[in-house]
Amino acid sequence: MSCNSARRPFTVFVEGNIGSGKSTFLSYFNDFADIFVALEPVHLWQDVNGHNILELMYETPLLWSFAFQSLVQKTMLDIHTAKCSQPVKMMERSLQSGRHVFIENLYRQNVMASAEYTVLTSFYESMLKNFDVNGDLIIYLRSDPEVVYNRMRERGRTEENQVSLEYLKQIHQLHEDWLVRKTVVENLPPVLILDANSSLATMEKEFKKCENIIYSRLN
Ligand code: DCP
Repeated sequence: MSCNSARRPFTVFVEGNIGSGKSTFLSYFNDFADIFVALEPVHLWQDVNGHNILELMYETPLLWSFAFQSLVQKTMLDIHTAKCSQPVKMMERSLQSGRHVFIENLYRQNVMASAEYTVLTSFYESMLKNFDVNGDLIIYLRSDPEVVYNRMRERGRTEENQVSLEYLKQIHQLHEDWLVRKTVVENLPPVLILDANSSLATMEKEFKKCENIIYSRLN
């Protein structure tokens, strides 16, 4: 990751369900000189000193969800706080979606124990208090769970073989609560909603719109 500026750059979180096209969307911005693109480090979760924690989490969620979400928090904090020389940082997901979507869902589905949930949420509160991990804009790739379920099956990431449509519906609902119904009591930056049901290859116009919005917010 490149480093420099002392001030937090204009920070954009790209959010949406599994398979909603966050990485494709972000790859559009890769070649912009003013934008630092931080992809989610899934590869780091697949190999922690030889341990595939993503796989362990999906195979035995009761046992491994806490370790997995702790690892996600750690890697996300690294990305939030990485200094960059560019005036804009675009991130794939955030500490906030980890907390309000994934950790929340594991707890509500009784996969994560109350004690584990309390530890993770209190870490989260500390990070919010002690680091500048805020975003300035959220781009929400909004999709139907059925659409992303098919995309996920087609891409065939081995660890996700056991991810059900039911699970994607839960993750969708929590994104909707957080970003559309705004039921979470926490500062929320402006949210730009994109329809991510269409094939992402056909969404160039939408990408361009986001580019204009980001640059207009910068000036
Ligand atoms: N994941 C999780 N908890 C988190 C973050 C991610 O369980 N706090 C899981 C869900 C996926 C995998 O990690 O199985 C990667 O998730 P993403 O949806 O963030 O990334 P994708 O590659 O699926 O995104 P896209 O297809 O939109 O590019």
